[in-house]
Amino acid sequence: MKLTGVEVREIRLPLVSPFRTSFSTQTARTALVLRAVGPDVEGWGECVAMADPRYSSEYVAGCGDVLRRFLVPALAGRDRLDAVAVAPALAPFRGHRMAKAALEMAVLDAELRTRGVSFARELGAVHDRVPCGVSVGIMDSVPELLDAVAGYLDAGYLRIKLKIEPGWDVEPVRAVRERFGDALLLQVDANAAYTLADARHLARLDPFQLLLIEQPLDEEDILGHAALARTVSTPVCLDESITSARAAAAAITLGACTIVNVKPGRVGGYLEARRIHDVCAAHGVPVWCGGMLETGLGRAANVALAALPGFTLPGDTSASDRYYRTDLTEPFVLADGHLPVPTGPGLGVTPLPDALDEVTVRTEWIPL
Ligand code: OSB
Ligand code: MG
Repeated sequence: MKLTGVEVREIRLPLVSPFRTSFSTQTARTALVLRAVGPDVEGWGECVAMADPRYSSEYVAGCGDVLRRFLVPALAGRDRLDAVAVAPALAPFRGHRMAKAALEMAVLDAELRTRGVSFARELGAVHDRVPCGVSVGIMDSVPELLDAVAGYLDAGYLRIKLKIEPGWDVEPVRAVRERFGDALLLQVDANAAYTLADARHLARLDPFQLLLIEQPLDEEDILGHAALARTVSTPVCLDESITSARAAAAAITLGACTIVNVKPGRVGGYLEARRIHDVCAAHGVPVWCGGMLETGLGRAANVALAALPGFTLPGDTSASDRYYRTDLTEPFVLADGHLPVPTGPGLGVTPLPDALDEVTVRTEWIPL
């Protein structure tokens, strides 16, 4: 496959409701959409970095900069470019995994469209639909939270994840358990808002039979997570800390987690995400597909990944209308708590031209 350049668009999509986490409140999704272009092919990528470096060190403008200055130029001067060659070509540049993931995704989509193969098929999917959970932000009050959860359960979501932070943890969890019962699949996500000194406090979540607690401590605090995991009975799951298959293997071996949240953007792409799935499967560690408020582009690829055999827990792969009034692609619609795995070549979806133009803030062409 030959490519002539990459179009990078910054988009801004309003969220249907504010999304509050321990690190920020978001009312709109700012993101980059990439289009890898060749003489007779195009492929789409989505960069999951957020406007501010609060979830991780990457941010939208920084990703635009590193793509323009280093990453896209590193792919220049090749007659043939395959997706497997992207990560090795970008490896000399440290970090910037979300920017790298977006570029690899666009090249992989272009390649798979050329070959007539879907993401699901290429990654090794074994299901044609995936069970879906929903991530519920921090609210101003417990009644407001209960209303939100009730709405998502009515919509059919099969698992609820509550965002927590110090001051919003035991009470909301207790309230949701009491209102919706013991059968509800329930988990929490702290986005690194605690320290190991909070271990005894976090043990107060033990009675609520949570599926897991996600990333309670700092991204770099692997040993702290291992110590916490020995103190609490809720299974510890890592998100921010898992930046590669190697990091996953180390965290598992050190006892820092027994479940892993796989986010392709965080780990440098869908191919590394598959390697994390494989490492975890070899250790008997269940994985699930996280989310970064993706548009229909990233969602299509995430749903394909979530259909691999080791993804045994419902993912944060919610329907389009949980996030956006109008998605970039044909909307993903929940059916019986599941989303269908796209079957067409590549992502199996493309942005609707008008919807994309509508939300584009700026467009840049980076030649190859
Ligand atoms: O920590 O999983 C997270 C959204 C943005 C950044 C980080 C996270 C999240 C979510 C929402 O929890 C997942 C989604 O529905 O896309
Ligand atoms: Mg998380």
